[in-house]
Amino acid sequence: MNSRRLACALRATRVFIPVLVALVGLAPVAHAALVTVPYKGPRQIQDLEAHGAQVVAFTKEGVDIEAEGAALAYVLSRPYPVRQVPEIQGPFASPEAIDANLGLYHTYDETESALGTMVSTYPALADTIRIGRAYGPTFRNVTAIKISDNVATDENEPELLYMGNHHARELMSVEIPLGFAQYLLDNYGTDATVTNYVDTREIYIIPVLNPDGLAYVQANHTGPSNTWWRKNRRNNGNGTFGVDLNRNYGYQWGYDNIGSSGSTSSATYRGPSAFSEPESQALRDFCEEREFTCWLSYHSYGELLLYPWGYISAFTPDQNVFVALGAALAEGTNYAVGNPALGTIYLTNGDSDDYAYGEIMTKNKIFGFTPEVNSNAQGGFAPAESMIQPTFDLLLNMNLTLLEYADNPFRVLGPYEPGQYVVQAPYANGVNRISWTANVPGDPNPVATYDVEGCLDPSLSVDSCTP
Ligand code: 0X9
Ligand code: CA
Ligand code: CA
Ligand code: ZN
Repeated sequence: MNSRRLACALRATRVFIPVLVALVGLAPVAHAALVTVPYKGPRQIQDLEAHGAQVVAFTKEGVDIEAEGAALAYVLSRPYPVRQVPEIQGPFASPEAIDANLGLYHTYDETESALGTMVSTYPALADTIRIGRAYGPTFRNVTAIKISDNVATDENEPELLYMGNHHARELMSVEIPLGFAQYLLDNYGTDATVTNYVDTREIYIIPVLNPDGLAYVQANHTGPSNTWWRKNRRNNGNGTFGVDLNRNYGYQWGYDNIGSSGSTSSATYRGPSAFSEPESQALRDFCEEREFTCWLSYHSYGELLLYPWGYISAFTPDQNVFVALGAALAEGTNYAVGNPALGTIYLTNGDSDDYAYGEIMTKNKIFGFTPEVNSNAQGGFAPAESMIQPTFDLLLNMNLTLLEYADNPFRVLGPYEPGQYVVQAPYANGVNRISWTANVPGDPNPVATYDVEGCLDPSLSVDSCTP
């Protein structure tokens, strides 16, 4: 029990009763509880995990932690507010509450057949590619769908990627990229924006990167969704299963034990070596074969939009691009945009976005972002099926904005300022002349027109000028 809190309660009789109730409600219990704590930095997370608590999700509101017994008592004893939140049951409260195919959510099999139907309905625009397979004995496909005009031809068009389900239980992360594929195909030829993007880009979408994990969740989704399976289904050989695919990428893999775990039983087990897993290998090989400029790797939950670095609290040399592109992508969502250096998320090593940006020897630099969709209040990993459409609608602008900048992500920075400007006053007949150098060489977003917005102190013969 927190003695400071008790002293406070004794002094202020008015709050005595509520505090007592809270203490009873939060007293160490045998069963697991989900609590939200404010984020204090990497050492806090390390400390809570060392005491047996499990980080479930990082959200705009704080860190959601699953703990029981002594671990829960430890979390509750911390000198910051700890809020207990109901364990999320959603439509999955019991096996009877949802059908064996996850209701409106797509299972692995349903995703495969939805992609097949897209190809047979739109053969000129869509084609599937098996980029890899999960472990035996299932050998489930890791399937990408390509969407572009003249889909059978590898044209000289910017390439970009949308992904979902690195983490098995994050059901909404399948629906957003899969729904986007359907949206592009259904609106091609009628919606001018969609038609233009499909004609000028090669769009790749992998709705399920972790097929075995998703199938495992389909078969085992009783109880609160924050206890469902996260990793792939590698047999670790010691009675434990699974590698966290989002800790298995090769850039700064295993950098430290804060951003990933070397323990096979951990939910963030990084695997025995970089790219040890067939699913992350599949994505690596696909990236080496193609020339993606940018991607969105969908996860849930937290209402965040994340970018590198993940492995250290530092900015990449292109922080300005990530800030500008992140703001454009998140427009209209209210998502928090950032990285560990900005306190937007905990540290992660071996994650997909660090590989996307950091690995430039075997592939080009990719501006990779991770949207964390939905909030705890919306249902966390298992929102009601009625949330699928509103979540898709909220993220449509993000998906379309990535298409807009896929030709050159640096374009989001806008045109360079004019290299040099000169004011001559008076030039002739009392008229001042302003001149500048247009279109600085190398500008990714060349200027179409300039507007002069103001001129400081035009009485001087030579002055600086605000373009
Ligand atoms: O821990 C993760 O892998 C992601 N969160 S989740 O709750 N879906 O597991 C966060 C990944 C962080 N990525 C970047 N900083 N780019
Ligand atoms: Ca279903
Ligand atoms: Ca094309
Ligand atoms: Zn995730």
